[in-house]
Amino acid sequence: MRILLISANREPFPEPVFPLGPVYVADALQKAGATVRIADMRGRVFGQSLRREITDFRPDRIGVSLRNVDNAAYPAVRFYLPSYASLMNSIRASSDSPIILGGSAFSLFPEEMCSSLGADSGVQGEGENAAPVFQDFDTGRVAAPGWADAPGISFPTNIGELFPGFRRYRTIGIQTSRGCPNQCIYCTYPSLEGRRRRPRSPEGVAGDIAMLHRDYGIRRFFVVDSLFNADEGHMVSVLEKIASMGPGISFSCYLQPKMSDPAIFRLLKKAGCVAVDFGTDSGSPALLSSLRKPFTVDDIRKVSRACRREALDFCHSLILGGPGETAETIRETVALMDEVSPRAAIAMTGIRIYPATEMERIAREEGLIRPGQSLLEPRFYFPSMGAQSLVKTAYESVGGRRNWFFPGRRDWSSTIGYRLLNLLYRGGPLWRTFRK
Ligand code: B12
Ligand code: SF4
Repeated sequence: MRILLISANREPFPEPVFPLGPVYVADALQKAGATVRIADMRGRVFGQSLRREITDFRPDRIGVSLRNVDNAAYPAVRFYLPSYASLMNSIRASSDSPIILGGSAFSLFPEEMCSSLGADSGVQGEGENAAPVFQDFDTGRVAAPGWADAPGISFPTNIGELFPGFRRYRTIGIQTSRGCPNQCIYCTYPSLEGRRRRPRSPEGVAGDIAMLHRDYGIRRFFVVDSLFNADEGHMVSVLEKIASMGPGISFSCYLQPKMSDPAIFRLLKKAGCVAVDFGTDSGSPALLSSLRKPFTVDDIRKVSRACRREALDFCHSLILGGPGETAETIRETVALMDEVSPRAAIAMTGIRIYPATEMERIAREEGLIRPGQSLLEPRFYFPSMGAQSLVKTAYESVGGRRNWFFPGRRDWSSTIGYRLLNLLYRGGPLWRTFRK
């Protein structure tokens, strides 16, 4: 069977993101006997070139990977569904093959997306076990083939053949584990990846990196794990394997701002880590507790000090506007950021509400969402001060601090313009491009 996987994501900010989901799915489909190609929509208009790709490859099935629903950035919200609908029209104009949807955006709203985009079928959740769905799909039905086994996750060695344009990406994603056991009130990750940790073998991860480095000259990676340090023991084993490969590899990653042993930051550096993005959310103890974050303000101080000691670049990602946020708690967060002094503080204002989260329950209880109201079109939670006042208070509290960014509004592109940004951008996290 011939399967064309189309990555629909065209969002260039904060950086063009390597379509790791379709790549892992392609590897599993190949192992199940299919001939697979990946078509990447990054930087493309849907139309003639896609038509050529479809007619040249003659797929029996077309999988479409939908990564983002929207950019989750209030008040500069970008909603991608209309662009996905236009992609579906282009595909239908070129092929009668059944279309099967998947990806994180699809998995959050499977039924609504399947019907509004007129797909033949869809896969909710991980796609490594989806081969039978491609073979024998049930029209109009969403399938959930279940969590992948960690050893079944790997990077295809023939990536250059199945995804010819992949080297356009300056940074390649790599995943070392799935699943998060924590219960932060707004988070979709436990429903996208499950609560049970599924670590990949350190040898498997290092093998993928070594293959990409040796065969394709790739040197820059992003560890996409939602929580690389959820299991410090596993993280250390992965880092030791990468460190043993010698110099030439660099990577960045997300970490929660809590590490039992600060020496791990030395190992991170030794393995080639150049930048850490901490999922910090707030600098106010009251908000950390209302968001159910499993760390304290003191943990945030400690990890920031450890990064500075090891000369590791770091940023703190923040969410302003959780239940109980006030002007005072925002000032506490700004003061903590002044104290720990990251290269960048990247702040969202308002919290995107996703189905099946505690945030949804609270928003319904507070009457912010009407009974039966869909969350597909972006809806945000705001504390009692309201949306406008939240945004105003956040901007005023931050004032002229040049290391603070509000995605979509007061961010890199608005500071220097899109063109200059593209010229300056050299790969890796965008926030590293700028000096404080
Ligand atoms: C790492 C990450 C980032 C990094 C990426 C770094 C990099 N260079 O790769 C950074 C920080 C840059 C980032 C940015 C953004 N991100 Co992000 N990110 C993630 C994260 C944590 C992991 C993504 C990942 O690579 N997963 C690993 C791959 C293998 O999983 P996957 O893509 O989901 O694919 C699996 C399944 O979905 C399925 N599948 C995928 N495609 C297909 C296709 C078919 C046909 C089938 C059957 C199955 C299938 O199978 C795959 C394998 O199991 C997810 C959360 C999460 N836990 O998923 C958010 C997430 C994807 N991000 C999200 C968002 C919103 C964004 C931003 C818009 C935020 C912003 N305003 O800046 C930007 C957009 C960037 C862009 N250009 O698109 C949302 C998307 C959903 C939504 N709300 O719209 C997520 C889900 C988080 C959330 N809030 O819920 N992100
Ligand atoms: S925000 Fe991070 S720690 Fe919290 S549940 Fe989500 S992935 Fe886990």
